Amino acid sequence: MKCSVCSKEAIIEVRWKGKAYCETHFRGYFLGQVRKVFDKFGVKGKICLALSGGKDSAACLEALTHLDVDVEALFIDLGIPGFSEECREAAEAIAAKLDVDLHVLNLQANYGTTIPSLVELEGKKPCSMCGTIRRYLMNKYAYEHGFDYLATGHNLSDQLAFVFNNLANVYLVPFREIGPVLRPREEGKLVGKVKPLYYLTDEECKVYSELAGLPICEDKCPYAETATTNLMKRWLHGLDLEMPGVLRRFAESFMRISEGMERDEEISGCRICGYATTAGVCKFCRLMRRVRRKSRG
Ligand code: Q46
Ligand code: ZN
Ligand code: ZN
Repeated sequence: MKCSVCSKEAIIEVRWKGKAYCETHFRGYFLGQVRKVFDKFGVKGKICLALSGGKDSAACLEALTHLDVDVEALFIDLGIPGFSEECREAAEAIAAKLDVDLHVLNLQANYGTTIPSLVELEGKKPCSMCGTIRRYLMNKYAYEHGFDYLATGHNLSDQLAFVFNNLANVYLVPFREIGPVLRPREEGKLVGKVKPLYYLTDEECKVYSELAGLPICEDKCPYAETATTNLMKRWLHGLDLEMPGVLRRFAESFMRISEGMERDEEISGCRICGYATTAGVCKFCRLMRRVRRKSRG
């Protein structure tokens, strides 16, 4: 297979474009797709990137350093034994290699708890609590430190697997968060959200992060429930082989649905912390309140 631009040996096929690329032209394609999110939606200002230490957020940060973007990184230490330390070391190494400022927020130091102790106290699924906590802390940190947007490493495959998982579980609320960009909303102290890898698949992100030689953490979180997500991804990637471009068309459709839902949503400040909620007291404050009560016995 030859590169469609320069005829050197190709390293990857981008089926929706009907093209194959060598290393140089693949990097150009990848950065072009990232740039498109910023240009198309007019995302400007200071960006805080949520760096997990994994391949996607690392690839995302590396790509942003090539664009005209003012970016710093944030790592949240969730206190998951073994895993959090490995990720933190990787995040520090990635930020140092890319010469980007890294901020570290520690759940134990700031809120006196960790994901394992929350699992023990609440007896609930770790990932939904973890998601609530990370979303809350990332937004709060970005808001308090004058960032305009929070960037995350969610790619096209993640987005679609997430949406189809929700559809399979008749859970439609998060539909509003599946577009590439959410605008800042002062009424709930919400910074904007941007997903620079919105148009790029799992495979493209993996290849890009390998080419960039980033010291990523390959460990999996011990709580990861990957079975259904992986199944969804396999199904989606299979579908894309038969119908090239179908993943992007799904993403375009979901983006429009998301825009409609965003407009309809009423947001106010949480009675306790002032950050966004649709229910008087935000999910994070409700969780912390339960934890305090249970710890007191
Ligand atoms: S870190 Fe948190 Fe993930 Fe671990 S507890 Fe689940 S959500 S799997 S991306
Ligand atoms: Zn080429
Ligand atoms: Zn709150």
